Amino acid sequence: MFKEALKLIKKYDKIIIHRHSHPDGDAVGSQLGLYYLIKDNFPRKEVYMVGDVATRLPFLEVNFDELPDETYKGALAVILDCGASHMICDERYKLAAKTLRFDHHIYCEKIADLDVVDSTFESASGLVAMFAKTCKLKLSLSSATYLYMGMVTDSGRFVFDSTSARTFELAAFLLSQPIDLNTLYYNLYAEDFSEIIEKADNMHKIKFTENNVAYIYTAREDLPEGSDAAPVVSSGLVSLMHDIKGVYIWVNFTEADDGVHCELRSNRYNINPIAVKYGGGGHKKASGCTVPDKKTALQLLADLNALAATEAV
Ligand SMILES: [Mn+2]
Repeated sequence: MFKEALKLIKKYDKIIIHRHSHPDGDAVGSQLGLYYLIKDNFPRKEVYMVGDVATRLPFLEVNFDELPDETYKGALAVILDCGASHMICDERYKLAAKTLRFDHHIYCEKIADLDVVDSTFESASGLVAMFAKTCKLKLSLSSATYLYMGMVTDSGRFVFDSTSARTFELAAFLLSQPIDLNTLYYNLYAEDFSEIIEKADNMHKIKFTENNVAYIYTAREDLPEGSDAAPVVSSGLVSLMHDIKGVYIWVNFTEADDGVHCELRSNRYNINPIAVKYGGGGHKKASGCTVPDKKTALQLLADLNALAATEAV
């Protein structure tokens, strides 16, 4: 698969890199990582990155390209870190001459002409690192730094059980470049003191179902003025619930313009089928979906509560 992917990259002179919208560290990490990988190995190629602003990673200061439709003519579109086509940041990938995808979500649909999908990888960035290593591509400090950022964020700092021997082998491969880990971790994890206090306030909002599913429900009126504040303010709340003794499933709900965002997590159960049932997807122990209203969100919570009563896998 990697050989075929490399063939496509070699063949096209114009390459446009996509990833999922509302990007996280892995989406942007794999996007920037692959951008530099192509630029460093094939400097004459025209390479673009598209997508919405990475509000969750303000330190990056990347300006994504705004391309007219014509740019897609004769181009290769690469899609990263996307399990479902509706999540892709710019649907004009369909206008490209050829499409290629690198992804680590559970496979649910064919998206690209060549889908390189392996859900045993902790991150799409790890998959791209494996591609670079296998194809013996030249690795620069920029490429290594961004791919490492994707690996570290999507593995929960090498804690989630998708973390494997291969994860560390690839991290070691990337660290052959002098990545500034202190700066990277500071950028990713240091918070304003006011945010820490806000988190503490949110701790008090955690509730539990009968079978100990922890959840936070943030209604529209609980959010500060301005509709686009919703996903930013609430992202991160889900991780407040991950180390509570006796809690094996947890979920964060946030009301937004397009419905209620649901972030599902577990350390024992496969919660993915429930996310899929409500139109979402992701991984066995970390999935998400957007449901139309609070009533549906509470149905989803009831499904999780029922799952918590069963034997863990
Ligand atoms: Mn990912």
